[in-house]
Amino acid sequence: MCSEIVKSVCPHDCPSVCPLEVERLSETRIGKVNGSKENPFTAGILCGKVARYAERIHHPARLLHPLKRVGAKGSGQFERISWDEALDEVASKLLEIENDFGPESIWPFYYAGTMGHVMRDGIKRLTHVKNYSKMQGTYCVALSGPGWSAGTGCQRGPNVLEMEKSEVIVIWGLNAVSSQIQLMTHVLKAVRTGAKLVVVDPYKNKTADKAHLHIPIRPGTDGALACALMHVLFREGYADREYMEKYTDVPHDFEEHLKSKTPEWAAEITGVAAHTIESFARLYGSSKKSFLRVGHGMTRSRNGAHNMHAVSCLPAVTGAWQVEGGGALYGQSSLAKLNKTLVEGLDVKDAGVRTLDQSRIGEILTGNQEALQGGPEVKGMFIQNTNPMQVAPNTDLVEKGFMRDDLFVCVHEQFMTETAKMADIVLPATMFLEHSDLYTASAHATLQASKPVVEPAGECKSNHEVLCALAKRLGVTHPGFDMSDWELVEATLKASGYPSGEELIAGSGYDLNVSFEEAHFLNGFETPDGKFRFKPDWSALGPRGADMPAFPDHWNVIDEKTAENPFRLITPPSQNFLNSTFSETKTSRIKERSPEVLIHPKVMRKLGIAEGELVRIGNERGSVVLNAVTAKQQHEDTLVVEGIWPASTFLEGKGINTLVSSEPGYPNNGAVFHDTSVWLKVHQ
Ligand SMILES: Nc1nc2c(c(=O)[nH]1)N[C@H]1C(S)=C(S)[C@@H](COP(=O)(O)OP(=O)(O)OC[C@H]3O[C@@H](n4cnc5c(=O)[nH]c(N)nc54)[C@H](O)[C@@H]3O)O[C@H]1N2
Ligand SMILES: Nc1nc2c(c(=O)[nH]1)N[C@H]1C(S)=C(S)[C@@H](COP(=O)(O)OP(=O)(O)OC[C@H]3O[C@@H](n4cnc5c(=O)[nH]c(N)nc54)[C@H](O)[C@@H]3O)O[C@H]1N2
Ligand SMILES: [Mo]
Repeated sequence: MCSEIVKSVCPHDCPSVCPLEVERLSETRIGKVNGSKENPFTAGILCGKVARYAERIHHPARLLHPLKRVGAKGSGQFERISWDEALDEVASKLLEIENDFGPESIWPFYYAGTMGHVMRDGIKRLTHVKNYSKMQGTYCVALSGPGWSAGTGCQRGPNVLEMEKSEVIVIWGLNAVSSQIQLMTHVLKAVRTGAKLVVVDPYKNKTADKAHLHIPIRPGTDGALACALMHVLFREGYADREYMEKYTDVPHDFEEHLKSKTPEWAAEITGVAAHTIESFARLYGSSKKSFLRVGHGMTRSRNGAHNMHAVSCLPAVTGAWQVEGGGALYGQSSLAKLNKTLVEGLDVKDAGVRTLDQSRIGEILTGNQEALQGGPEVKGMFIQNTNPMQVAPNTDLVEKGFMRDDLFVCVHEQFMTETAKMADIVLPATMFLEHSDLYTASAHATLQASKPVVEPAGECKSNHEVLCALAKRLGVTHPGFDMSDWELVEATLKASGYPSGEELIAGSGYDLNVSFEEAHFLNGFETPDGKFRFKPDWSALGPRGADMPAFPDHWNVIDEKTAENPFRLITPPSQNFLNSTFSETKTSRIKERSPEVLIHPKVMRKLGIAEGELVRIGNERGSVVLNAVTAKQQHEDTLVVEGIWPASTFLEGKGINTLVSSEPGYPNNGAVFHDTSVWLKVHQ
């Protein structure tokens, strides 16, 4: 067979969800992968790690057969078994646990290894049909989502392509060059025609490197910076009072509130000089064509949602929403109105069954009563699409939980991850090029579908196939278990009133963009009275919302530095890994070198640390040893460790999340990956 180019969609957990052109070399092998030019956001640009996908799909270490543990828990000793043996064992264990301890003692666990709606969310159908414990997904958007919706009432905004017409672009808490490279095509086009780029980020990441103005803020203090910016906007006549009268809730009270939030006040908190805050405010206020692109980074703190809301108030003060190239974008996820009843089994969902917070998996597996909500202990887990031993906070506690002899764990995976190593049964999973699925994106408004490009490797089965096979053995029925993955794609599209999957593939996706007026909220925001909320109803957004300050502010509930822990650690994504995915590929490993901590040059000198020397960072939860690297531009008390490196790559320690607390953020939980105080020592 000669090679041909086949369309597909990147399923990985990334805002860009790129349409792809895959070179098919044979029924089982692929060659080069390119980004499609047909989608204007992607515009033919693809990140390096997905362009090299042949390395991942044809990786010699890929799981190809079901495995059963033969050594001690976590020993990594497994033997090959057949699919029938594996599924029989999983089903009989789950039935036994259900019989002895009730259905809530089983906790299906998942996240976003694939973002395909069928493969990612089908596990919810099994959960609901069996009344197993539900899971609240809190790794990623639990803080940023409510933070953004607090003001706007929804999660959508202007088409990011408008940026090409902007005069000022602010990228706030988002390392686009690493985590969303396609955005930079549009940003740099505007920069070439004179737009100014500001990046607000605790360190000089690859995106800040391209900025005219980099604001090196102390982590978790964005609320203070936003307040001081708005103080200056009001004080110096950049506020659009007419816009605010029409489109916002309490502009006068808000202006009054901001009177004490001076640049000098914010400088103390944020570590950003008052005159820099003033210059930034003047630049932002100088044009209504100011596009604010907010990322999740600023929200991974206890006060993260509060900070996100504070930042989202900026275009409501200047009225930037009114013009093309102005406004702000968090994401477009509200645009797709998918009816997911079939996929998720929403028709059989029982509101009375408990929902456990995924980021508190450590507490939950070690019997913390509050985390278990007074319900039964978790005795069985079925895991797809996530690697909690690496990505969840508080690694030591997570490991302690997984080591329990009375816990049965089945992990469905593509590689022998740290989590798969803890399993009793490991099942081999297909990759996106081997199954069908339906995709939505947050960076752009395209609905996409894809079909297999190659045959499954080895004996790999898709998430959907495994769920259907398990349902049969568990004796439960639902129409979704009797359909193929493609039938589910088509049925979901039909139930949602969208074109068919075949049409989506033929047309390179379906455009969900709304009109200019809608996208810019000129017909009103999605709040009950249609007005942007400077003073949100936090208690409506989560159980702990009532504890939050009403107006934007610096809400000091973060893990501030102390005499014992004099540094603040952030742990943002690396360019060549995607969370813990791709850490198995050789080229990504080589490009990322080794686990490293970025340290201010003055601190390096003061502590006598040489470039590349091993240092230990730690706190009350544990410590890790990694290489010291001099940072270009960050606050002296800030430390940065990029990437979720596998535990085995650290000289000592089990990975960076050993240091991260599993205390939930406000108002509705959410992991606080960038909110950690630590100490730093030369490694002896
Ligand atoms: N290459 C690559 N791409 C990825 C990922 C990856 O791991 N690698 N992960 C994917 C996933 S799951 C997601 S959710 C997105 C995340 O992508 P983003 O939305 O970019 O969010 P983060 O990567 O968490 O954080 C981005 C930036 O926020 C900064 N930051 C941290 N704390 C603060 C703070 O308190 N204030 C401010 N202003 N900035 C702060 C970090 O330094 C970092 O530069 O990217 C996706 N894309
Ligand atoms: N320190 C620190 N920790 C973080 C973050 C951070 O910034 N710093 N970011 C957090 C964020 S934003 C997120 S979203 C989470 C992400 O955490 P996870 O969702 O766990 O993401 P990955 O680490 O990429 O692991 C996904 C796993 O799914 C597998 N997989 C992929 N496709 C399929 C499939 O079709 N079927 C099955 N069965 N498996 C599949 C992959 O092989 C991979 O091992 O991590 C969080 N953890
Ligand atoms: Mo994420």
